[in-house]
Amino acid sequence: MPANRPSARHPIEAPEGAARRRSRWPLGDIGVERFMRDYWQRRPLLVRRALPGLQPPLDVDALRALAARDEVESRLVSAFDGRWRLRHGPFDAGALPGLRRRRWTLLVQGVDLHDERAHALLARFRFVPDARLDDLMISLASDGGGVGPHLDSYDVFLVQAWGRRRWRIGWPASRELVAGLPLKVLARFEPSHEFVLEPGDMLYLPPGWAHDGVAEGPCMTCSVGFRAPSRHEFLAAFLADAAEAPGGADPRFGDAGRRAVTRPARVPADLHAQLARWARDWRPSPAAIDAFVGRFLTEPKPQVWFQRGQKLAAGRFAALAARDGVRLDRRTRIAYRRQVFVNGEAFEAGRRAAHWLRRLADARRLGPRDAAQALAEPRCTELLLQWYEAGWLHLAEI
Ligand SMILES: [Mn+2]
Repeated sequence: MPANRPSARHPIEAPEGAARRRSRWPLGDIGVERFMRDYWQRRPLLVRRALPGLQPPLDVDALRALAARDEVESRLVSAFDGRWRLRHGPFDAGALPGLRRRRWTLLVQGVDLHDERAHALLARFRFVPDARLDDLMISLASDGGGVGPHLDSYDVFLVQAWGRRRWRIGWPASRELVAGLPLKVLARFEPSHEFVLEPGDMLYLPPGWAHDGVAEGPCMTCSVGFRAPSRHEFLAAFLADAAEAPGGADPRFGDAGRRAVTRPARVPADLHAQLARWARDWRPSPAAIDAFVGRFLTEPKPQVWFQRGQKLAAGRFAALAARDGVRLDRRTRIAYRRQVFVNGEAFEAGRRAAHWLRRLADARRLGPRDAAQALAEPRCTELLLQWYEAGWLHLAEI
């Protein structure tokens, strides 16, 4: 159990001040600094009217249409007649139950990759680094719909977008699951808190908190999901990458002068010793680690494909970018440290070019004036054109 194990006595509901701060961050009077210090990864927080006036990014029909697409990850969880059932999309039109039928939920993952308004909602949570942000999932539920009491390994903000949902939450006494179900439902769930969320309300849950959300009438909930690599996930990817990297010398085992053996199944001592030495002596260089970390953190999701942009001469591209500005494709993952990393690739840039690329990464766009200055750097023009042709970046239509 973590040292910061939450206590049921700690107040979970954020106080509503008289002067709600106008902010693009969805934390109202709590403020992002205080939220990160006191709540993030530590304890749940309910913020009433966190996003006042929030409209659902998609309507019901648009969400159903997304769930019909091959490249969109969707699931349907139902509990008709009290029996849990899980089906995976895509779902043809007509394959989904009507909203008047009770007790089902449609979960659509990665909606931010497909819809600009969903992407904009996710972007309001960029007070957490991009490398930790995962995606925006939207769940559409009919009355009584939910996925049962469960816990997740990641932080989540549950934003009520339309209709009402009753949440019951608690620190799990046991992680035991109900056997034989197609989804992970906790066998024993003893909630310590209960709230009904209305449109614009938001519930934050740190990893490991048990929660059960049940729709009260048809409703839509947006889940802002996070990513946190495990050591195993990171090392598996790192070692696979290192094994494929075209390296320098690749010495091979040799055994000239070996004597004939009478016990052929025995592992030869010299062969064992050589392999052990290779394993022990393998040290990735700091540069190789740095490059891989950035590539790993910006790797697009497997279902993401970019449509290549048109070929443009550098001069023409620079003229259009200086007129219109540039913006990153909403699916582009970008991060920087010493190098700039885009969609799983590492790029070197000099100090002046790096300044503009970092600015583009943080703002995800450069207006015409900034773009004109950036394009005065030849390395910027080269990279931005390359990213434009890869479909990672677009000329901003105003
Ligand atoms: Mn959950």
